[in-house]
Amino acid sequence: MSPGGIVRPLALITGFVPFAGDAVNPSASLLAQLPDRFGDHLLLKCCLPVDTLRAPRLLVQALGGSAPRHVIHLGLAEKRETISMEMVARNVCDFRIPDEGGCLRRGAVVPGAPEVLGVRMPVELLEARWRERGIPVERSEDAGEFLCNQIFYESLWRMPADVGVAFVHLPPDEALVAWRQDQGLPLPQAWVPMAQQREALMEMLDVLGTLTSTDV
Ligand code: PCA
Repeated sequence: MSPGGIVRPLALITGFVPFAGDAVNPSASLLAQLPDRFGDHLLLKCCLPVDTLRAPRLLVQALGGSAPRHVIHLGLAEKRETISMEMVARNVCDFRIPDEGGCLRRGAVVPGAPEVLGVRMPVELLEARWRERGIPVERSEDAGEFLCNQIFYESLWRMPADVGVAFVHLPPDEALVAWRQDQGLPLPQAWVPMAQQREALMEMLDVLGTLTSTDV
């Protein structure tokens, strides 16, 4: 418990809705499968719009004044072959397509703030667990220049320093491949079963849960 008697959630986990004409986004699918509790720990969940203005507002709403121990953002990286842990967020937006509000944003995420911010997570511990379980997860140094990088940067910049912040980019899953096939659209070059993507996140939560206590 916090001094005020409020239980601090283990994590706020976010995903993004489908975008760019797709009907599936593995990050939203994975979010929808998550429980509200992980053991004794409370989880907060929030599916964000692919909208440069509305996504940050919704994130603040989801926090509802609470301070989770960790913020874990999830998003689709459709050209990736494996799950990846983003190591840095860059203070730049250079949208390749307009967001849902029609905004083709270019420029700094936070004017005057540092060019690069580093992930705040026990990355090596997490990697050891994933390796142990045979779940391939790579490091990435490039979260892109679209909504995923933006939200990652904003959380690293705005969340208190004792809150862990990570962005996990997910590759396509079988549902996205099936949908594209159905629509006669070009298929992604690789995909990872949703069951494995889910397992990667559950193992991550398990590691974070053992590191921390809800009685903060
Ligand atoms: N992926 C996009 C935005 C939403 C999503 O799931 C990105 O990588 O920026």
